[in-house]
This record gives sequence, structure tokens and C-alpha cells, in this order.
Amino acid sequence: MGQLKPLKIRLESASNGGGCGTTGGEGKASCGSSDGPQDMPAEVWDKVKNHPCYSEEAHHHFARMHVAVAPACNIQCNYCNRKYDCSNESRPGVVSQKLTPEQAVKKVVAVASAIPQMTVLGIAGPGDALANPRKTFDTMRMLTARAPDIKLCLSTNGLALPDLVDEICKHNIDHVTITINMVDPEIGAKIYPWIFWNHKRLTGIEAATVLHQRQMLGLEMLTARGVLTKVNSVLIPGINDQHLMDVNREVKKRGAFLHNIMPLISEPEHGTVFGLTGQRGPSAQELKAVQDACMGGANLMRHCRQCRADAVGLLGEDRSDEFTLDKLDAMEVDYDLEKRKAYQDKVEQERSAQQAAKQQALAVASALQAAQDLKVLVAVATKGGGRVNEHFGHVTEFQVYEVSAAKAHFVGHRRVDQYCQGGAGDDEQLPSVVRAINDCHAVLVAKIGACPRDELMLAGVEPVDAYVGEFIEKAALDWFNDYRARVASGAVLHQHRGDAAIRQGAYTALAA
Ligand code: CLF
Ligand code: SF4
Repeated sequence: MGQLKPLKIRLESASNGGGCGTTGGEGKASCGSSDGPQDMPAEVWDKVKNHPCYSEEAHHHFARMHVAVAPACNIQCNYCNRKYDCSNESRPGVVSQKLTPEQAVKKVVAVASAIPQMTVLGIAGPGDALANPRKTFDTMRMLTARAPDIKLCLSTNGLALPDLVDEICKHNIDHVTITINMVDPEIGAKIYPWIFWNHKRLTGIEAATVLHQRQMLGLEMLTARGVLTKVNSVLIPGINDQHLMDVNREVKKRGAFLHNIMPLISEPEHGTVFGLTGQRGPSAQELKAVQDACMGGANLMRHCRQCRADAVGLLGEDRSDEFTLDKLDAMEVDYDLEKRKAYQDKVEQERSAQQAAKQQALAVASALQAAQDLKVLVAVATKGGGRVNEHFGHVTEFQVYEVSAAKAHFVGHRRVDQYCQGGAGDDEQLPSVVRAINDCHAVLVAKIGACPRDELMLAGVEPVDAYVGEFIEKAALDWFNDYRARVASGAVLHQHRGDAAIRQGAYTALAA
């Protein structure tokens, strides 16, 4: 991991500014991660409980989809190449199939019929949702008439936002994401070369100042109207890494419900300014350090997958290929509200069981007498449902949990290229998979072959297949208790882990 240069993170927490106007999230560190109904007003819980981005717990069970109806953009970000989708809420280097509002509604209804746990429609590009207001709002209006149980969500750079807040409310769009990378125009000028504003192109500090003012005003207006707002920030080492604590504090002051700090993905082949000038993205530990430093400010989201503008499915899986326009025509669509509700009720039961298992494991953990300050990261192979249920070789994304005697909580995910291809392990892929979880003490899997097992042990990551089918938090806590006991008895020497790499490049679910 020698190539990962550590950032000097300003470790004091973002100091608490004013109150969290709408949300009841004030002062807590993980509303978007794991909070439940006891942590917020009932009307807020109702909005977040089955939104996979606004509730970490929900993201194991509920799906979202995006429709690519908004091609235009009104600003330029240095991490974006407009040949591809908006990188403010998408993985760089991906091109989505653009749709008209009519095509989009047809697609959403078809997906909702096939995937009953799909609860949210988001518009997140491929440009800026609010730089294309007619297409965005026509889609929302027509969808509400056809499928009233689907929550509406959109993502924007914020420039046009203040002019459109009333329309957002008129369409009952309860969730809005604003990408805010700075609250200081000097820093903004290093990220945004220009904006198009009031029929003019503005550049430099002037552009960044207008953008900043519009973002803050838009956020305040949404908060005043009770719209739940998430702020996305792209972590750009050397440019805004030290500054994101200030961003966190300022957006909290203005009532942001969640703050999602995402890693810059920057490769020369994406053709972005940052990619071409060698601006690197953060390592996994650098990202975690900035997120940890922001705890105590606006609630943090750590489970973002930087989706495509036409993403379909659970976060982390991509089923967009099953719902291309040609396939939609051949599909039998049966949009049945009752059936959807019955399915979602079943998911709620599973979720309650997961909570109960976690509480039980915590009770055991805290009753044990052992080193209370031990805290480790554990990678988990899962294909959904909040359980350890994926083979090591089939993983395209590990979920990472921080585990201590007091809790096991989700802190991130690591994308990898699938190790097992066509029934056999691809040994060339293995080192990159191990590098992605190199900061973890163990990896919980449903099954693992001899070769990756040896490679992981050699790297100091313990492969564990003893918890197949169990809920993740319970499995992680049970493993941790066992690990603590082994450390206490001297059977294992507890050692500090190194850093891990964040996968660069456009993501494809399967390499073949
Ligand atoms: Fe889409 Fe964004 Fe709505 Fe979610 S995504 S518009 S809030 S429905 Fe979610 Fe995807 Fe991260 Fe976005 S994981 S990129 S945060
Ligand atoms: Fe690209 Fe999105 Fe920035 Fe527009 S707002 S330049 S689409 S990243």
C-alpha cells in the first residue's frame, strides 16, 4: 500500500452550528446510517424508513431506481466529462440510456411490478435534474398519477434550485440532494471552471461565489418547507479534504438531514480535468478519516454507491440491463399496489428480526469482561437481506463494518472485480481484491476456496465462514467476541491493519 500517501486530517469534529431545522437529527452522528423510529419525529421516520439512501438499514432491503431524463447541465465540474453521466451522483465513466418522460414512467411502472421492494424513483442526470426542469417535473407528475406509492427524489448541483423549490414541493418531492463541495469560493474556483447563470457564462471566484450562494439559499428554502435534504460532497485530496468539516458544519446549520462524503474517482481515461492533471482520489482510510472527523455535525451517510443515472435495484447491485427499452416492450406489467404492500410488509418483518438479533448480540458483547477499547473493521460478503450470504469469489462489493464491544455499524463498502470467473478463480484478480479490504481484520463469507483463503491469511485478514446465513451485525459481533477471547488468551496477537484501496474506473457488475 506504499502508494497511498496519508492526508493530514484536521481531526477536531465539525463543531455544532445551529439546529437541524426539520429533522430531529441534531447532534447525532449516524442518522443516515442506522437510526430508527425512536431517533426522529414520526413524520420524518415515515419519509426515510424505506428510502435506501436516507436509511442505512433500509438499503439492505429496499431498492431505488433512476431514470435518465435530464441530459443538460448548467455548470462544469473538474471531475466531470460531459460525455458521461453527472459525477455528482454517478460513478464517472458511465453512459446511461436517455429517456423521454413517457418512456421513463413506463420503465418505472415495469420495474415496480417486477421488483416490489423498489420504493424510490430518483432523477440524477445524466446532467442536472433542475437544469432540465420540464423533463424532470413532467416525469414526476405522470408517475405520481400512475404509481402513487413511489417516493420521489432528485439530485442537483443547486444552481437552479432556489427558483424551483415551490415546484419541488408542488410535486411532493420529499427528498432532494445538493452536491456541495465547498463553502469557500476560493476553494470552489479550483473545482468549478465555469457556471452558466442568468444567460451568461461566469468563471473563477465569481462563478464559485454565485454557486455557493445559490446552494445555501436553496438548502435553507428546502429546510423551511420540510423537504429532507441530503448533501453530497466529493472528497478531493489537497483541495477540499481539510474543508469538508466546514461544509458539514454549514450544511447542518441550514438543516441538511444527511451529509454524504464520496471519494473522487479520477482516471485519465475519463478525460476529466482532474483525471488528466493527475489529481488523485482518497484511499479508503483517508475517506473514513474525513467522515469520522465530521461525526457530531450533520448526520453522515456512508453507504452511497455512486450509482448510474439509470441505476435499478438495491444499492450495490445494478439491474439496469434487465429493463432496457427494447426489453420493456416485451414485458408483462402488473402494477399491483396490494401485492407491493404485502411484499414490503414482509421485508419489514425481516428487518425487525435483524434488529432483534443485533440487540441480542450486543447484550452478550457488553456482558463480557474484556478489553473495551478494541475496535476493528470486518468485511462482509452479502448479496442482500442484511445477511452473510455470498461466496467470496462472487463478491463485487464487500460491506465494511466497524466492530467494538459496544456496537457493529456499517462504515462503508469496497468494490472489487469478481474473483471467480466462469467457475474458476482468477488469480490475477486476487491481489486487488485483498488490497480493497486490507484494512480489515476479518472477512465474513458464505464460502471461500483454498487459494483465496491462503492469500488472505498471508495478508493478515482472517477468512471466516462460520456465520453463513446469519444477520450481519450479529455475525460480526459474535466473531468479534471470539476474536477478543483469542486475543485475551494470547492465541492471537492483535495488530494494527494498514490502508486499503478504493477501486477506480467505471464499475461493471460482472467482469464477463
Ligand atoms: Fe437516487 Fe440519490 Fe435519490 Fe438515492 S442515489 S437521487 S438519494 S434515490 Fe443514493 Fe446512489 Fe449514493 Fe445517490 S446511493 S449515488 S446517494
Ligand atoms: Fe457534470 Fe454533474 Fe458537475 Fe454537471 S453538475 S458538470 S453533469 S458532475
